[in-house]
Amino acid sequence: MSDVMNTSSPDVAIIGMGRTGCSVARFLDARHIAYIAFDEKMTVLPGDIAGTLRSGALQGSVLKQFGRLIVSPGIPWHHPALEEAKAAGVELLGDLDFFHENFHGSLMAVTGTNGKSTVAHLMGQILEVLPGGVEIGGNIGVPMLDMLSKPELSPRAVLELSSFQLERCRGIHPSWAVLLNIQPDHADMHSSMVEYEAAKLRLFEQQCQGDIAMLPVDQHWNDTAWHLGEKGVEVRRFGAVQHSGEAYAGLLGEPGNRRIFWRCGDKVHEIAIDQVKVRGEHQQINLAVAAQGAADAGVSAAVISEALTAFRGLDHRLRYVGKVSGKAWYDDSKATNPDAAVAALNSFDKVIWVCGGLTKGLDLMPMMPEVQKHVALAFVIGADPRPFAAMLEDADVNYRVVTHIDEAVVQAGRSSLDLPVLLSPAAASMDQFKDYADRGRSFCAAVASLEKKP
Ligand code: UMA
Ligand code: ADP
Repeated sequence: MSDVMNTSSPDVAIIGMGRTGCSVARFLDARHIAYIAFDEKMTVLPGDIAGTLRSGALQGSVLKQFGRLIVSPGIPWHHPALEEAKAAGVELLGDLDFFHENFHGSLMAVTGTNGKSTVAHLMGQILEVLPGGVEIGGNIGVPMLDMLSKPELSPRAVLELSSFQLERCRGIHPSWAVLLNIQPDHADMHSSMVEYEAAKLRLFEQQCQGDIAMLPVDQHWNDTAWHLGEKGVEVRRFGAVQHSGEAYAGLLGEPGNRRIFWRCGDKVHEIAIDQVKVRGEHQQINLAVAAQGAADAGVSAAVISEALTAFRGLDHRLRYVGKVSGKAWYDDSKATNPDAAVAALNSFDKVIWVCGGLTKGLDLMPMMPEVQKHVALAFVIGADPRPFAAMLEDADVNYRVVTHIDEAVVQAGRSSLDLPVLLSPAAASMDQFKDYADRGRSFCAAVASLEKKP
């Protein structure tokens, strides 16, 4: 790979000036590399950024005059202006390329449709005990190049990587990498599931002898596991199994006697499910993966067990809000796709379900069996409730369109059903909220205000 730092000519453009673009600009400024910044929105660059900004629609005729474009993850990879530049021979990169060339420690990387933040966060939290600590960043919210600007960089990093970050990098070589799952998401950004999966699999492309790859136990991943094994990569499968011999790490045993397990050398370590605070098999498997990552990095089983039992889960990921109006309330606002919501529904017997928002072009019909099984009553929020209403109508589940989250909470609170209330929208939030956290906070605030009402 050629050195992405050999960019002395002023023919570099940064595309998209959000968190990633600004961190790339600062990185280039610090190295006296000239660039022009582009953003389709009318925006103003922060005062500490030296480059010039051009706002307005991206145009291939302009971009093809540059040698290199450093493209933010949220810019559609098939944007016509990028396609035109690519066709003209312009090199397209992501911030991951710069990180990869400039971080010389040990790199652990996490990707997948759902569970990335939880695994990356918990793994990072556990790895803090090692000498020199750990850097945590990427899609989790800390732009990768900001990590590099720290005066004393840790000898190891955990990166959460999205398909967008992976598809636009030239290559990455983590010594430890996990692909948690692939479930339908981002249908508005990737042209097909095949393309989406191919982007995720780039995580393992450069792995070789001595590296570790973790993959789900499902048969779907057998070919990938075999190909990685052929390259000398140590492949470890994880998931829910009956016997510890069926996987390297995961969830073990029958319902009622479930244990989280992971390995250190030949030894299998276990902790009982009733010792952990997170709900749902999907979340408990995430804990096992984080435990395995930490064990592979050299953390003791005692420290890992303590971290797993203390972990309450991240905010807005199937978090217990409290008991109000006689009901248990759960905030899973981060469930922005159908599979995340299905995993949440499967964590309960029956619920009052708050759903809806931006479907991102995803089909809701595959959710129907779990919705029928677990939903007693649904409240549909979102600027366009029709896709959810149509699915609930077909599922023959009792529902009301309420549009606003406050109203959903008020009506759920008044319901005579003695059931938990679950916000797990199965959709993105930006039609009504700043982001999923804003939606989750609005839900929690509405629940809290129920308490104040007589
Ligand atoms: N922009 C355009 N044209 C477009 C799209 C965006 O000009 O077609 C401009 C916007 O006007 C804005 C800038 O690009 O000024 C935003 O860039 P961006 O969307 O790449 O967002 P960043 O602020 O750089 O944040 C990105 C990730 N965002 C996305 O992938 C959409 C953040 O992940 C990540 O935390 C951050 O880099 C640091 O690495 C967020 C996310 O939603 C959490 N990720 C998706 C997810 O988790 O589902 C993948
Ligand atoms: P990500 O960073 O990949 O979005 P998070 O840890 O933030 O992942 O969790 C996002 C949502 O996905 C939450 O609703 C969480 O409960 C759910 N989730 C976590 N793991 C899984 C899984 N294996 N399958 C389905 N949903 C999951």
